[in-house]
Amino acid sequence: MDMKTPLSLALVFVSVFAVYCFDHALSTTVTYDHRALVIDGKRRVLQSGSIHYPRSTPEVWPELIWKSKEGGLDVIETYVFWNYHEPVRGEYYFEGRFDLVKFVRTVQEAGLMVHLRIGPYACAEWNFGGFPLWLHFIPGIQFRTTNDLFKKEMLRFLAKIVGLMKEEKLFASQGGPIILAQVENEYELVEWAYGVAGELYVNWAAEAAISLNTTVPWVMCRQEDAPDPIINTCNGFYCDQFTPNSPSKPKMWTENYSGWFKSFGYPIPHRPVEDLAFAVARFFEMGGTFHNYYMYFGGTNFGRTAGGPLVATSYDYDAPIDEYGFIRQPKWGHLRDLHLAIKHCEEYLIRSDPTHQQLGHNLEAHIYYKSSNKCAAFLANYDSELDANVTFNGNLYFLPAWSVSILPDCKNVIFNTAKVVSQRILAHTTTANKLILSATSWSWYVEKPGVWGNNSFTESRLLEQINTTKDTSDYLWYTTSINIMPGQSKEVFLLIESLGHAALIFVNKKLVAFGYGNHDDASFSINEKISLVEGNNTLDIMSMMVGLQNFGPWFDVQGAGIFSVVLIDPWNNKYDVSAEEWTYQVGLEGEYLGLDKVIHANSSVWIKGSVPPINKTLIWYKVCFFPASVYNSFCSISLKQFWFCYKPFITIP
Ligand SMILES: *[C@@H]1O[C@H](CO)[C@@H](O)[C@H](O)[C@H]1NC(C)=O
Ligand SMILES: *[C@@H]1O[C@H](CO)[C@@H](O)[C@H](O)[C@H]1NC(C)=O
Ligand SMILES: *[C@@H]1O[C@H](CO)[C@@H](O)[C@H](O)[C@H]1NC(C)=O
Ligand SMILES: *[C@@H]1O[C@H](CO)[C@@H](O)[C@H](O)[C@H]1NC(C)=O
Ligand SMILES: *[C@@H]1O[C@H](CO)[C@@H](O)[C@H](O)[C@H]1NC(C)=O
Ligand SMILES: *[C@@H]1O[C@H](CO)[C@@H](O)[C@H](O)[C@H]1NC(C)=O
Ligand SMILES: *[C@@H]1O[C@H](CO)[C@@H](O)[C@H](O)[C@H]1NC(C)=O
Ligand SMILES: CC(=O)N[C@H]1CO[C@H](CO)[C@@H](O)[C@@H]1O
Repeated sequence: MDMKTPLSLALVFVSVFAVYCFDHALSTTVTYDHRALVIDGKRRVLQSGSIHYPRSTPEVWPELIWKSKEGGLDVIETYVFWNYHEPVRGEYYFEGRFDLVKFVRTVQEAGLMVHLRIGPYACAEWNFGGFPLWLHFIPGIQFRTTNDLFKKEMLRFLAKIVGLMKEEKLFASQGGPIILAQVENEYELVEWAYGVAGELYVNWAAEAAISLNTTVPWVMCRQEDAPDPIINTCNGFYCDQFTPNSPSKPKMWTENYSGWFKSFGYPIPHRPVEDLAFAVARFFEMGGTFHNYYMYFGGTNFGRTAGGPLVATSYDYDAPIDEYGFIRQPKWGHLRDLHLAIKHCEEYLIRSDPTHQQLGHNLEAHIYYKSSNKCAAFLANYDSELDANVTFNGNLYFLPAWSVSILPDCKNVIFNTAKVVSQRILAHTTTANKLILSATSWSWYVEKPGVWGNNSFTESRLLEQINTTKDTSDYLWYTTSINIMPGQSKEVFLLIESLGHAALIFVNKKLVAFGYGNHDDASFSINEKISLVEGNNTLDIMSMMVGLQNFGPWFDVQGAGIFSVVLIDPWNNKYDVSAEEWTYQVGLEGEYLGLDKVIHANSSVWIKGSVPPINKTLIWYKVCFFPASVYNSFCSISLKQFWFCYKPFITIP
């Protein structure tokens, strides 16, 4: 039996560490044909990975990009985040974590290329999908459809970003690293909801993009009807069956989920590397030439950037580089081996379309010919259960279930997606010094339920939360008083209905109930038996938002907050208090006092004592600690309310 044993990867790959060092002054042309992106006249097979610049810090960008390059990537992909680049209409911000130019340059300095997904709709589990909230308050505006007000703002922002990139000479034709741009994002998923106006909008968006003369191709991901010359690309867990909408366009995969994002109340997502490698190998086997990991490094949703509802602050994504910038093994290593194997076949892949050969039930080969007797082959067993032995080209090969073998010479297997040979466990040499924080090192500040400031206001109805807070805070107090006359029942059910996302209920300043929605349905109701007193009672509702909606048709007009409050007595009489007089207070007192700011770390409002209060609601806690080898002190400030954790704004290098 002539079983082919895999050659040593190290031997085979010595010669294939091809890197693309763009000469900064040199102009590069980027076009495409039905096989691939064509860079300076040559078809290219490219591996790309998503790293969103604001989900880490400029200090670590070089290291993340270097680890991506070592992992075999050619391209770094990022969205552009409009709401942070233009927080106030006409006032732009490109500093710190939002220094887009610096990020693109950092990629360039590493010798990699950039796919810039300008959008401006990002989705990305990012607050409001990347749209600034002021856009929502332009009277008459409708997002992502043929609405003149929206189109005007969208074109202005597209032009702003393209203009900035041109000014800094960052497009390939100018010697820069940007080889691709994206307009809109996964619009096909919602297009049905906008009817004919949606189709018109797609055409308009394509024309708007083309009019900006970027000199690089534009893509629309998940857009079956993307008009020429825009390339429609695939997003998903598997894209091998995908075909572009024209024979003149290459098969490109812009979002392959390396894992999935985390939301409150759901398990931590995990995608095994064997399955991910299988999906990628199948894609290249069946004619793909550009592929992007979403995410290659996920990072962190700092501050209030997380989308919603209820997306977690960690955006780790089970990606090849973990949230803290460490290489995740064996994912990173196995995929690096895969990239090297595919790179080894590049000269064959760009020459022709694959030839198909059925090898048995759920067994097939795809062969790429360079000449009549020189070829590279992919052998696939797409049966999810059964291993198999197959004969190909007169030789026998063992194919584990759900796997692809890569044969750059149609003979020797240099990689199989199910055989993970890369290091399984990475010993973190930087064993963090354990910080033991004694109870006495804590100080705290107690938030009192209800109105706290002189800027509260009153209305005789329940207000929608986003329109009321304008997203200046996650928190809105709804307070009212309930008068119980002699003879009325003091034991009642309190029925509260909310559009989302969570709420704490206080009766006479005592916590009586807690309710919350989830990522798929933020709305919830609370039905709680409460005891009132004769005379005046206070009802304080702390309604909380955890990230503005970032996805779905008309997501921008989905509301939040309390919309109905009813009391039900033992005889089933209902007292609707929704239209009573309600007093509103936007935000928490601690936010007003700036307790989350490092500069107030030593403010006298913080209470210090021997034992911090526990099992109480709405308390800000603070502790300062001194990481070994770093002499600065860092303050971690958090507001603990059950499972909610207010992510500190401070990162520790
Ligand atoms: C794009 O190029 C066309 C033709 O060269 C020109 O008419 C147009 O003004 C350019 N548009 C921009 C935004 O530069
Ligand atoms: C494949 O061939 C090997 C070697 O003869 C044998 O041990 C194994 O059982 C075969 N596997 C299958 C699934 O046929
Ligand atoms: C109350 O009003 C004063 C004076 O107008 C102002 O300085 C202060 O910031 C306000 N305080 C709060 C908590 O709103
Ligand atoms: C009930 O008490 C609240 C808070 O003390 C007060 O603002 C309100 O005016 C009182 N209502 C009545 C009807 O007495
Ligand atoms: C917010 O207010 C606008 C008017 O300013 C209104 O059109 C919209 O429906 C409101 N949104 C919600 C969710 O109530
Ligand atoms: C707060 O006080 C501590 C102890 O005196 C000091 O080390 C630290 O630098 C101060 N922090 C700030 C932000 O002022
Ligand atoms: C705090 O509450 C939890 C859950 O109700 C309880 O198990 C725990 O004993 C409480 N701790 C203290 C110190 O009261
Ligand atoms: C955006 C996208 O393509 N999402 C899809 C990814 O794959 C999962 C599972 O196949 C689908 O449920 C998503 O809709």
